[in-house]
Amino acid sequence: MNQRNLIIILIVVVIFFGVTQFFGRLPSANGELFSSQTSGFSEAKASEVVELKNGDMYDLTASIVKKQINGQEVKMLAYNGSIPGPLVKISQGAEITVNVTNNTDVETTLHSHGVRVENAYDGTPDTQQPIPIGGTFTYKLKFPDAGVFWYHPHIREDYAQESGNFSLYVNAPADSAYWSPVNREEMLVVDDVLLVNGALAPFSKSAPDHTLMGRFGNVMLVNGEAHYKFNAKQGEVIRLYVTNSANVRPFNLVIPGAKLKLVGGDNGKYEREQFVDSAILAPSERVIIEALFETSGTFTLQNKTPNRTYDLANIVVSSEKAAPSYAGQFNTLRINNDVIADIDQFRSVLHKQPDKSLTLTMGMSGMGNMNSGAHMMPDGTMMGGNGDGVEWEDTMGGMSGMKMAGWRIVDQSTNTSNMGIRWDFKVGDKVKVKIFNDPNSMHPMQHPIHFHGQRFLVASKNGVANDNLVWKDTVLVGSGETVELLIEMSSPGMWMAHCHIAEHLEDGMMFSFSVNP
Ligand SMILES: [Cu+2]
Repeated sequence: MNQRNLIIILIVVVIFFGVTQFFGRLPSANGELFSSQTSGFSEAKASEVVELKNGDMYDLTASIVKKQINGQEVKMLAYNGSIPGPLVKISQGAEITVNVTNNTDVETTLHSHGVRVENAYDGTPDTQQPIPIGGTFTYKLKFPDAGVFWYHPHIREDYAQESGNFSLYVNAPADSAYWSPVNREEMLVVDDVLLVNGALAPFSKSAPDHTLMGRFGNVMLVNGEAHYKFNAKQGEVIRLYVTNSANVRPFNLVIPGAKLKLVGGDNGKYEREQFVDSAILAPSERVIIEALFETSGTFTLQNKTPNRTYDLANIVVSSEKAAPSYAGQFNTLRINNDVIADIDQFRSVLHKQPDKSLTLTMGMSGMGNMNSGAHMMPDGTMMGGNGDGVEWEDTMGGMSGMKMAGWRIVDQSTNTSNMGIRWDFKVGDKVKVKIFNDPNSMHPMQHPIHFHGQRFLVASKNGVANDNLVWKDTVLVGSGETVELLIEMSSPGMWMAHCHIAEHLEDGMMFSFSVNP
């Protein structure tokens, strides 16, 4: 494409977005924004670690709090008064009852992300009525898998999750030798919030905004804190259970000076442990990393992106020596024969032809032929479909306020999209799903695609077979990328699949599929 055509296309796109944004911002009703007032609400407490056992009943209340972030008092939403909410430790196989009370200013549900729960307790609009303000709902949750999972609302995630309604479940495996021995375990939620004039940037009550890019934040948080830190001793091995609760921001996690070993993903262990320099974590994905701190001093967990590095948290390592030392176990790369044997049941169909093919794209009707396949970065360079296919920052600046973007998941065989897609499977089906992220859509960017109620393997990326598998529930699909998933349809019911960028979900980038008994 020559430069003149490109400039014309860019002008058309800019005018189009400007008009859309203008109309998208017209007031729809009185009191259109969620209040940002903090007076009368109590201060957020520190998050507690709560250990729950099989048969336990637990009360979880979502409420409005005020929280200090970088010296500013911000209105946020908490579970049991803290952000994140209670960090729940539970044993694999346990069943608990959770009574949720909604004392916030928005309808809610509790979605236990990645936990293969009974359909009725998945906490989506497909499975229950919203919990009204002042209402309650009782969830019966069982935890069949080991690993790190998390909970958050599935209504107006763009507002409630961004405001602090999230926390973790760490499921201790039934087999005590499942993980290597470590000196310490830390549960970390990485996040960002968009602060403007001492408050979260306003949220409309009628619809989400920032639907084009998603709401990138300008303050990084770990476990709700802008300056999170934890302590360790020299020579310690620490297992980090990390979840990304951001609306859109992907993280590339590094700890300079520490030795890192990637041991687990969304749903348990990898087939093989591997030493890594970094780990990419899209919204809602989890990584389980073991870190060895051989020397004393202050180490920093960072988000290292191509153009910018953010400090997320400090690890203060004292000169006191760790005892016992697990350095020997750390330096041994384990091959997890239990995981390999489990996946062996799926290997013969891992590379079969896709049963379903999806395209991730965006476009308003009548705009289909205005795809530029590229767009301008704030620094004047062009991007789109190149590089790593990931937008690490908000590249669209002033356009990010728009309310309707037109994000779509398209089923190639039926040419249906979003809620028009109907898939029916049976329990036990092993379904191959190919997902292509169109680099020539009006705004190419990555999408983390999440399937509810099931687990899947990422069989291949861009035609290259994955040689170290882990069970997952969310996959990051970069612009221009093709991934192939093998989904084990294990839980009956009506389930959602969607982009986990909160604003893309709210914009309609979702569909339902049924799994029949
Ligand atoms: Cu998306």
